[in-house]
Amino acid sequence: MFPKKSTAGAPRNQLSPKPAHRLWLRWASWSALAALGLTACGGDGGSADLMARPLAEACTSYRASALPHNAKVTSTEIRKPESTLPEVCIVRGEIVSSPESTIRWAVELPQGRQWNGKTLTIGGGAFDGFIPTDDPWYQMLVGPSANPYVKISSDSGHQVQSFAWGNSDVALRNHAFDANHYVLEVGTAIAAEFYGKRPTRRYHMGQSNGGRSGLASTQKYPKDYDGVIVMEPAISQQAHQVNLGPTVLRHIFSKPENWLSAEKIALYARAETAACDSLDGLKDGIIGNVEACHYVPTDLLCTGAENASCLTPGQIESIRLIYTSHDTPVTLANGARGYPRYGRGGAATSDWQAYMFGTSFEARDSFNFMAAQEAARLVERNANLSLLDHDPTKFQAEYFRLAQMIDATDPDLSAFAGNGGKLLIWYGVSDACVSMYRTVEYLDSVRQRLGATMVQGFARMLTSPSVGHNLDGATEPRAIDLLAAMDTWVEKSAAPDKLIDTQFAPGGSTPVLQRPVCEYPKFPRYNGTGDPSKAESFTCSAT
Ligand SMILES: [Ca+2]
Repeated sequence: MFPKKSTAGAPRNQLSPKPAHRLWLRWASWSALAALGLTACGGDGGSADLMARPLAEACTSYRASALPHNAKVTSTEIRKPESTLPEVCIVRGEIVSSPESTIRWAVELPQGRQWNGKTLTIGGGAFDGFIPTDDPWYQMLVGPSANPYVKISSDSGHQVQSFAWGNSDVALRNHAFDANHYVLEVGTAIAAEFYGKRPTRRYHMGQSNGGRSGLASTQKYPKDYDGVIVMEPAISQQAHQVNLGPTVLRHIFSKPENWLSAEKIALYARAETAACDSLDGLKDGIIGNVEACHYVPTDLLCTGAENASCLTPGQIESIRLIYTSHDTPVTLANGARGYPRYGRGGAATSDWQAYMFGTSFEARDSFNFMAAQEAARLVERNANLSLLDHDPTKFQAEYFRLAQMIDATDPDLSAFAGNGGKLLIWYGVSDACVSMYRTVEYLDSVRQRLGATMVQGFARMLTSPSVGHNLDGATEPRAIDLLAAMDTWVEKSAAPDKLIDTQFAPGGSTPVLQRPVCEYPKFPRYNGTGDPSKAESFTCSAT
């Protein structure tokens, strides 16, 4: 249920076509596919012809056999090449799970000779209710490196972008993890039929709620994916609602003098950057060393009447609460309690307005406020409830139920790791929607469960400072090719330990600034000498 973003500032992945690999197949579902006769379309012997067929012809003539989970094809269509996207055959369909939940899905098939033999499931954001591959933002998120893949996505089991379906267990399960699994099996079967050969690898990539759904797959269906790319995952949505509602959000929206306009957010952003920018060794607008940044804006306190160049005590308290961990006494699934502070730097991105303060005090339209209010209305079964009147401690059982369904906080990733799965987490440190530190806590719980050495063998958490949940910030527009990095990790056992974050000149492809992408808790520290636009002038450092 966490946001889909605007198209501004999305990372641009660089085109990096990979040769098709012929690797052994290891999903249990293959035997089921064979039993269903799904390899009948050409088989290996006819694959050369099938792969060479014009895509439009193959698309028009495609007729699905019996698909898993009683999935039905509702249409096929050709999408002509546009921007960086190639021509694809889109197969659309649905799975009727129950009267309360129908999953609509789409499978995008590139021309046979361009297919790299792999599938990429794209996780959806917000409350879902739309198909990510139909949304240019999600195509931009996965980037041109995804073009040779069969792309699979669904609306997660409902067709409205609200939380009204949250009272249905079937709809909740579909949204949380089942739809992802069912549609993966459908997409795999369609790829096998369409090309006459089975996919060799299956990956998942998503951000926010789409990151959560990928992580949920590693916990609920650990054999589904060879690699899962998880960007700024909303893994603990109920903890977010339960803890932010009674604390920072109630404070911000209880009195106009506590609320920060865009102008005041910018005022604070300039002061925080001035105080903390150099802590990473270089004054470049990026707050790399966030743990050393303890700036409190008492120097901006209004001494007379409030004006545009000062902050009221209530506004300073709002900022303090953003950077404070909260502990509402409600225990959720897997023992989760509390919600950690947000990372420094979000005021200099679009995040603080989008997620904390919204467009006006009266509108109360910040995403964090609306999401917490939507959950409050669901658990109290009152569509007109104000978040300001909600006490989550009285609804422990309801929040626990939602957390058990939706939140991806199970620390036992042993089956996923045992199957050879790889987990690549990326975070913008300044995210003011989904706290990076919640995912840090989760990864610690996985280490406690499995041991740090084992976790290092299959998981990485990388971060970029001064980037928010909207993926804008001091270093945008930029590019980190997470999909290519994952594919290299899976295929060549080369872990993504030397990725580069590249900023391009506006509207161009000329790199103007590069930074190493460091593994948490390290950040890029300037070496003190060397070209500050080059990654080699920085070292990943924890202090
Ligand atoms: Ca800096």
